[in-house]
Amino acid sequence: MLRIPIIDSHTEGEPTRVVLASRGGFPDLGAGTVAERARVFRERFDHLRSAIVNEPRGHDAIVGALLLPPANPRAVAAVIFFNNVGLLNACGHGTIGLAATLAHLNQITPGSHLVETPVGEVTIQLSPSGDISIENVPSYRHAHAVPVEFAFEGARHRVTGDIAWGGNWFFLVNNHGQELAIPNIDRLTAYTWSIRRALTHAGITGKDNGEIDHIELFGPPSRADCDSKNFVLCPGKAYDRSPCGTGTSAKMACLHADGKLAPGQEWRQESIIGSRFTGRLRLDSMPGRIIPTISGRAFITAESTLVLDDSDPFKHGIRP
Ligand code: PYC
Repeated sequence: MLRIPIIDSHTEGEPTRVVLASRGGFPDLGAGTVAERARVFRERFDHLRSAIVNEPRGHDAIVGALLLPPANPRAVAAVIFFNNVGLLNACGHGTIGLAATLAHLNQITPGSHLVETPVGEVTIQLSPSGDISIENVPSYRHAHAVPVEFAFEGARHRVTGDIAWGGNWFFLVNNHGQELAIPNIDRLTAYTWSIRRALTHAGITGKDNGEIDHIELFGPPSRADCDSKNFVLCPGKAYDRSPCGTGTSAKMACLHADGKLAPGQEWRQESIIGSRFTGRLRLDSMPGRIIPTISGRAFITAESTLVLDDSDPFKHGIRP
């Protein structure tokens, strides 16, 4: 029997499962940088990724967060995010969920705390009232108005979208003609999946051949206190219940590049389920890049221990 202690939370509706590696149950990934430890995780322990987030212990929307000791002594933690199909570069809602979990464990007090991710350091800001913001990695637009053609419901479609980095690669589309509403989630999933496949087929990538594995559609908000609503398709075909922290970062980078969002100005992003992130940006020292801050609420939903029974044929999860 392998026992893996976890704490579950959700951030604006999107679940995060923090794995408390220091309490045992997870193999040692070595003493390298978090990017090196992520490589070891990917190459040698993918079965544990699947065991933790896939059915029958999890489901497609859960993002796992392996909590590790940091390499940088100034950081409070290192984290490797993962989902139903592999490792994630970064995760905004997951970092907010991690912050709530660290506060729940009394491992952080109000103030600023550095966290290492495979794509750079992010800062958690915990206020005395428990509000959480994260300062994300530098974000930028890589390409503007890129056309893509795809088949959907038996017809040819063409949209243009921006390619932007917010810790993951996104294709952001405004001119899609779809209604962003909960009853349409299956249709929106199929529509965005068609875009994703078409991008791959056409060889359209982010910088350095970075795979575009998140597709974002934007439309008018339903809430009076938001600027926009989105639908975000995640790499394993689940949709983000939150407005997506890395996706909102990518969106703010595009708005800034278009001269539509100034440093310090608020961007209020509504999710497909009606939850909200508030974003702000400051300029990075490198021209063309912004440093986004994202604020949202996270709630602890469970403290528990996963059990992997050797005789269980699905002990490593049902892999897609
Ligand atoms: O909040 O960045 C995010 C995220 C990525 C995938 C799911 N959530």
